[in-house]
Amino acid sequence: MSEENEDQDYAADNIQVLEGLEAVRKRPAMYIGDVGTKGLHHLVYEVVDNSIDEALAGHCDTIDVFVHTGEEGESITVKDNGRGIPTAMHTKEKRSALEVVMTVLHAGGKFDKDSYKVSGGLHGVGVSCVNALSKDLKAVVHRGGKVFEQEYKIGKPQYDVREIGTTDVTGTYVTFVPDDSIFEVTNFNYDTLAARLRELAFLNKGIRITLTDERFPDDDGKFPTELFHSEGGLREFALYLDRNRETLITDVIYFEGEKDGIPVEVAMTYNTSYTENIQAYVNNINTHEGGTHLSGFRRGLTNTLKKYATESGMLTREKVEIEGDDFREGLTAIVSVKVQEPQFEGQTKTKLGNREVTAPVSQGVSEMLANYLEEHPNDAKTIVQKVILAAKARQAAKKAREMVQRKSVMTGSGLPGKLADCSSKDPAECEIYLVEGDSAGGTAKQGRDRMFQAIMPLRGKILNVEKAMQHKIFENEEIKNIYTALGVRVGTEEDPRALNTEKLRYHKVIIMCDADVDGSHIETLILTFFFRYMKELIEMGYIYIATPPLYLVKKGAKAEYAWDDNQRDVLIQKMKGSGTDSSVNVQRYKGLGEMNAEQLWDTTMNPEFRTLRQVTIDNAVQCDQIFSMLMGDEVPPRREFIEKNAKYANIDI
Ligand code: 0RA
Repeated sequence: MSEENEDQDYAADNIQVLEGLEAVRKRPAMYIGDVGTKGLHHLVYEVVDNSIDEALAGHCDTIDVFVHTGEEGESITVKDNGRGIPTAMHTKEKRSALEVVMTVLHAGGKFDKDSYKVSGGLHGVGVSCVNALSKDLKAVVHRGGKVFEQEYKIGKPQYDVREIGTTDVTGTYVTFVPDDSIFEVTNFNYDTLAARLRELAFLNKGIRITLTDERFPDDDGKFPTELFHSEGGLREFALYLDRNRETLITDVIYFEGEKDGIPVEVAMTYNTSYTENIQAYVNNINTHEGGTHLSGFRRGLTNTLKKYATESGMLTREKVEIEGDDFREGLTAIVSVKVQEPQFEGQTKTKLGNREVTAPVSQGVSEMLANYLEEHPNDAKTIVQKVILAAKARQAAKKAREMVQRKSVMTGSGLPGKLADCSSKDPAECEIYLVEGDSAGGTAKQGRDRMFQAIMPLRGKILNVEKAMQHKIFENEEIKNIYTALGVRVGTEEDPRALNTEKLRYHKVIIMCDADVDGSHIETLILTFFFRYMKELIEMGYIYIATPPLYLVKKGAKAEYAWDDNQRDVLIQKMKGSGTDSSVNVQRYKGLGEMNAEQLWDTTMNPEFRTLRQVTIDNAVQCDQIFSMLMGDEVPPRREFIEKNAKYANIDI
């Protein structure tokens, strides 16, 4: 190849690179999900994932994450003690390998053919994507006794990789400032980061991960820091998940091993609650929609427990048929597999499709369970007794569920009497407000746009589903009304407990409660119900929370609303400044009922001016923890949480 040709190739390569990163900046959501808080935090996870890969390859055992604050805004550093990203000239690319990793989409692992790369974010886009979406990024590499660095702005190198000193350690340090012209928010949430890093520490035992928050030094000027580290892996994860629940058996049932070349780790335990909490991971990603690994878990669990229960003779005295479902009441389990080429399917691309994964998981589960039951006969008995109770409750629940569904077939429109429906029948444009109390429900009915807004008042406090058995839930009047009004049913051909949303009647389900303590309790009860029984609707982005104002600030004929104390004070100042004599009047809204129909429409229901908070599940484990704590039996952790979060008007889940 001639010089000229090579130069042309090089130029062409460069253009391609630019196009790659440009594409990320043009459509960031395609690469990191969204440009809100979720996407922002995704940047951190993407960088951490690279270090996790290095750890999984056996070359790194410590990862340190820092949140900084400065003139440029908040920034993040991720440090690891791995081999360091290679900095040598990359012969084909004619640039330092470091530069290629940082600026070429998907370049991350391709220098190391032997690398056992299985982690990688949900979108698997690599650190170059983080680079493209950062105002500033600096990579520092300790490798071969030398320190190298390179800086970038919105992904563009500011100079060639340069040597800046000597060192006797190895590792990679990446510091980045998210681009505030891309992201709607550029503030990091400590709890969100901590939840993910804790999860990673459990999922990858042995790795020490620290999180240091430099934004809030304590009185001695020290930065709060936390270490996440688990030698027990999923065994400890299970205990952590159930730390607010009462345990039913003596030990965590645990399996770790490689089956058909697929690394499988499983832990399970039972608690006294009625909820099932199974978290399934593929390459450290929480697969909300399940898939083949989860099927494998269920198969192993059902086969082994059914066999044991039958052989134990405990079933013969009872007149119940036990089914797969019955083994999962009060079950907490974590399944984690590492798959080389995962196929993700489903609505949110979090369902594992690889068929070859089912059998290895199922075998692992059968093995661990059979061993445990044999070694712990008392626990085995306790579990079988619980299963029998669950089977009986299931039969009762089935009757109750059929009642819910039959009702909608029989009574004319089949809709609850309390529902004031909208006239449009196009779910995509229809909204339903679930309103606390009949009186506010009445106001909302007057204030709404009946074309596309339906109103359903809920009476008082709805059932706490965290503490109730299933049949109680399907017998509950308010809950039955929610099912029928929304048009969703329980049970599909594939899975009798799955939610059938084909006939969902509204694409916005808006929870509207008073802005007081009772209101937020009711809001949490409703959210708990959606989280445990209609999670799919949250995942599809259909659940919202309305935000009524807290204050009305008036002066003469002028009136404006405020949603928090700060806004209120600004308004008071503004109004005081504009006039002379008449005084400013501040009205505190305690409940929705204090507003008239017009005010409610203006502030809370009119799509042009209202603010809806979309309910999302950023971290399934964190959500489970919050709900089990807020709604469960143990009081002290709840108090601690409420005290810690009292300063926030609402809990963002
Ligand atoms: C490819 C090859 C080698 C290291 C890495 C990637 C690497 C990447 C990252 C990203 C964050 N931390 C990292 N640490 C290492 C090294 C190959 C070798 O030394 O032979």
